[in-house]
Amino acid sequence: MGNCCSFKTDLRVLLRGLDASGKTSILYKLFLNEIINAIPTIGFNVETFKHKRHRITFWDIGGSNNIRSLWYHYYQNTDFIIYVIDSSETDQYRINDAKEEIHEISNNNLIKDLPLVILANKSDIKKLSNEEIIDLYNLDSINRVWKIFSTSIYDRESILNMVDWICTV
Ligand SMILES: Nc1nc2c(ncn2[C@@H]2O[C@H](COP(=O)(O)OP(=O)(O)OP(=O)(O)O)[C@@H](O)[C@H]2O)c(=O)[nH]1
Ligand SMILES: [Mg+2]
Repeated sequence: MGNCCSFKTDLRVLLRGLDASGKTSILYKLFLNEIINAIPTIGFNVETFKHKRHRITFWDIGGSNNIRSLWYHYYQNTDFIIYVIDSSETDQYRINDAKEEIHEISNNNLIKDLPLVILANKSDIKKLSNEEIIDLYNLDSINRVWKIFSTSIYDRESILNMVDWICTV
């Protein structure tokens, strides 16, 4: 990890996750400290957030943007991948879709050295604990640096905890 981030103050972070998992809401809660009236993202949003000594540029990619060949372009120069899970989700199809994406990311050779941050979002209405999420999504099999955080757009501190972590890895 030493050569990845310790000396880097400019970080580029990619936000991924199924549609409606909360990526854009998280981004603007962090950036503006506002709950935005989010509509599905077509394409992407990009914002740079200054935190302590760091400038962190977040790329928030619409979850229904599923053209796999395009991911290659987003992955270039990325330092962290954040995968947002809706922890209030109970639909097994949606859970399977998210699980498939997480493991596709974690097995992708193009980004094999990047830490993976899992956000168990919507913790204010969660149906699953972090332990249940780790089991359900088989996160223990992820073969790289990874960490899970509970977040809610109604608790900015929960989002800042994650930002603190990526600044110290
Ligand atoms: N209760 C609760 N609702 C949330 C939270 N985060 C997001 N939402 C809601 O979830 C819905 C989807 O949020 P978005 O931010 O648009 O989700 P997205 O992941 O950007 O979706 P796409 O752009 O389609 O990929 C909105 O109605 C948000 O208000 C949260 O932490 N708690
Ligand atoms: Mg969005």
